[in-house]
Amino acid sequence: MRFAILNGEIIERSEAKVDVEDRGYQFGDGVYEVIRVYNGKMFTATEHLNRFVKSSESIGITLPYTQEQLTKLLEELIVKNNLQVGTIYMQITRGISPRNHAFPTEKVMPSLVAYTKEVARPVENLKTGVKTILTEDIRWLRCDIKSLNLLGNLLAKQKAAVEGCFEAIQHRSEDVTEGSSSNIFIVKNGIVITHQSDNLILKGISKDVILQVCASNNIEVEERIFTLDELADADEVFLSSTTAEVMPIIEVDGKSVAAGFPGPVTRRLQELFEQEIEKQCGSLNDKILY
Ligand code: PSZ
Repeated sequence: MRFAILNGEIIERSEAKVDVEDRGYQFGDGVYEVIRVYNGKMFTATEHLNRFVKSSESIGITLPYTQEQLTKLLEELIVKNNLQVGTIYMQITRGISPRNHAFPTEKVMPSLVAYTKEVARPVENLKTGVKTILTEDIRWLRCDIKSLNLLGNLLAKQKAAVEGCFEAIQHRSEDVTEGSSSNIFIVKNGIVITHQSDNLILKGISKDVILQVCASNNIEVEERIFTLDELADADEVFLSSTTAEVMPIIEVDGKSVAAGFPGPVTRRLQELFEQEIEKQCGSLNDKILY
């Protein structure tokens, strides 16, 4: 894609460069968002921008743009890049300042960058389901902040990648937290169970969409800690994220989940999730067909 946003302006993507002393580059001192685009329209944009503001404020970065300004800029970027189906990546850092762990004392302008990428819906994986591995959650205790510091997540994802798996399911001792870049759900006796949104996981926007459609369709939900034993004993397992939507999990650490194919509750939630997309972004021409 040809254009990017840099500090409130749309410029050629190749011109969007960062300084070596940008605190995002040196320390991961910033936060980010990924927003899904279908049919040239952002899905759950308000929720993503709210979380972006919340993440920034939680580390003391004040956004120098209003949410309305940001929305307008992102919409303009989608048009300029002629993006139909893909993602917008957006990040803000504390800005450029001589390297020092403590925050700059003088006023520094935060650096904002956004660009787009074409990303198709992962329809094949959505239909067949994906394999996962388990790994100890070695991250810090503020996983609710969508921080640029992703080493823990990267090490987990890499472990999955070398095993030929889609995702690594993280656990703190016996308690399942979340994937390296997704939230994890189990289904037992028709009840959807997922970790409560506290400091140990990211409060996924997709997770929230799923919880909303469950509430309006009389699907019972328990937001609570569940264990590795409950995961092993689940009827269905799935993950959610902005790009993976409602993704069935058919294997955990080499063992089949229940029957080894996407279960009925997962499939129903995929259907309801697609309906939410269509409400906001218009018809999908690549619906998940079983
Ligand atoms: O493109 C990708 O693979 C994406 S886009 C967003 C994600 C992956 N993951 C977001 C995420 C995450 O990084 C962690 C640690 N937990 C949960 C999620 C899911 O959050 P939402 O639903 O807001 O994308």
